[in-house]
This record gives sequence, C-alpha cells and structure tokens, in this order.
Amino acid sequence: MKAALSSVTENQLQDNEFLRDVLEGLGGSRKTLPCKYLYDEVGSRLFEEICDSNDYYLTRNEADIFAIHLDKIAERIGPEALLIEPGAGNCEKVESLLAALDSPKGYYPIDISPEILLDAERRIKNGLPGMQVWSEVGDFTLAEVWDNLISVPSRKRVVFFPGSTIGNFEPLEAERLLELFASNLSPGDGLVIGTDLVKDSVTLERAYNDSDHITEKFNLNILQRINNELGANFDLSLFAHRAFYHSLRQRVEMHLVCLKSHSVSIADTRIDFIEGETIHTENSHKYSIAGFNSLLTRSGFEPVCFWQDPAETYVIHYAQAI
Ligand code: AVJ
Repeated sequence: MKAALSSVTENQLQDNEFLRDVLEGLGGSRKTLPCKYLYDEVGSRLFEEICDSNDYYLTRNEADIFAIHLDKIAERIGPEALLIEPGAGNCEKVESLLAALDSPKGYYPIDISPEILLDAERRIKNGLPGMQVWSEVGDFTLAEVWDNLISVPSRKRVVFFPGSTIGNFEPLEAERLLELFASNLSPGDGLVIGTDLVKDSVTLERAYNDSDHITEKFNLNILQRINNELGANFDLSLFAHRAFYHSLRQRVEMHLVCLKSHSVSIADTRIDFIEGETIHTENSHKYSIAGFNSLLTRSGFEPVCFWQDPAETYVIHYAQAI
C-alpha cells in the first residue's frame, strides 16, 4: 500500500514537471522541448531501432571501437577499477568492458529509471557472476545524486559515458557536466567518453534522416507522448520531422516543422502554431578531437589518449581527472 501510494505521488510530480517543461518550452517565441522527453517507452524502443538502422552509423561504429580496442582500453583503465555509468542504457558495452578489466571493483550505474537499473543489475550479475553492482536512482546531472559514491571504496574510479550522450548538451552545459564528473573523481581517476566527430553534412544529415523514417517517428512521438500523458490534442499530421547540420554550431538540430497554422490545447493552455515555425526537440553536438580535448581540459580533465573506428567517424576518449 505504502509503496503504491508513494509511486503515484512520484508519478504525479513527474507529470507536473513534464507539464511545466512543456508549457515553458512551447510558451516562448522560439518553441523547444527538452530532448529527455523523447525517451518514453515507445521513444526508447524507436531509438533502439535507429541504432540498428543503416544510416545511423554512431552506435555501430562505437561498438566497433570497443570490439577492436577493448584490451587496450581495459589496460589503460588498469586494475581494481569501479566503473561508474551515468545513464545505464548501455548494458552490452559495459558488460564487455567489465569482462575485459583486470579484477574490477564493480559497476555503479546511475539512472533516472528504477526499472532500467534493475534490468541492468540483473543482466550484469547474470553475465558476470560475482560482479558487485551499486545502483543509484536519480538524474546524473544533479550533484546530490553522486553523494553515495563516497561510500564505495575503490582504488580507481572510472566514469563510463559512451553513446555520444555528451553531444546532447550545449557546450557550456557539457562543460558543467564534465566538471561534475571530475568533482567526484580523485586525481588520476578516469573518464571513458564517446563523441561523434565533425564530418561532412551529407553523412550527418543522413544519420538523422534515415531512409526507413524511424527518426521521423522518434521525433513525432514526443507530441504523441504529450497527448497521452498531458491530455493535449496535437494532430501529428500537421508536423514534419526536420534534421539538419548547423556547421557553425557544429551540431545536428532536430525540429518538428508546423505545416499549417493552427492551435493546440494542453491542460487549459492554448498554444498557437504558425505555418513554417518549428519546435526544436534535440541537439547532437559533433566534436573534432582537438575541440573535445579542449573541452576536457576546461572541465578538470587531462586528455590521455583516444581510439577510433577504422573509418575514423567516431572517437572514444580516455582522460584523467586532475
Ligand atoms: C542518443 C543522444 C546520442 O543524438 O545521436 C538519434 C539520439 N536522436 N537520432 C544522438 C538521436 C536522433 C542520439 N543520442
């Protein structure tokens, strides 16, 4: 009874936060929605489909780097490391890395979703019997969510942040997030982080406009989610997916373009849309190796080395806290 009650309250709080964020994002003259809301159950499943699509090279090429350079990465990390993963949706990658490490201390995933954490814990313990797992529920961008880490003694802490997730953050936010990572590490502790490289706009734009239109569904799903969870009346046929590379900002921007002027109601609030205006739903920043090294340096890390896929489309950086 108690557990059910508190989970209802938690859901309601989350709904309110969702509603607040949606009304705030759509209330201004430039409409935006936080990209974290793309990942409900349907969105997460669509994202997995994107990862398997031919045009989205990031996941595949990052997996190649881990497959080809796994031993070198494990050696660089060294013995008795505690692997900390902010956002625990990458079980397969972390499992192979943990398996390659010399007497790892264990795995410390941090995720907003208790279900994802339970699943991660189960999979790691199944695949690697005896591996210690400390799961932390919370938003890894919040400093207090890292507080319990101190109670896990370890010779070396390594933050594992693959998937080009850092690319979703604006450069200043990315700097703040890496600073938060660094503040929870001791000098010499590590960071293994994946970033997509700056490249020609044709390849980049194809990755976010896949020929199977999965990214289009993924993007439009955020409106369906607002309809489902906040009782809004978005007509999805009045919006189109648009993703393009902004070379000055070095990022792929994802938008939903309004095809015809109309209004939408969300919880007693009317939002007017004008034909041609967009809702900005996501940024995926791309980095050169030098550019990312400079971000690392600004955030309390010393770049140590990096690994690339054979086609040099993507980078895994290793840095150490200073
Ligand atoms: C999971 C944030 C790394 O930005 O490339 C894929 C999400 N969006 N296609 C990315 C995404 C559209 C992805 N990240």
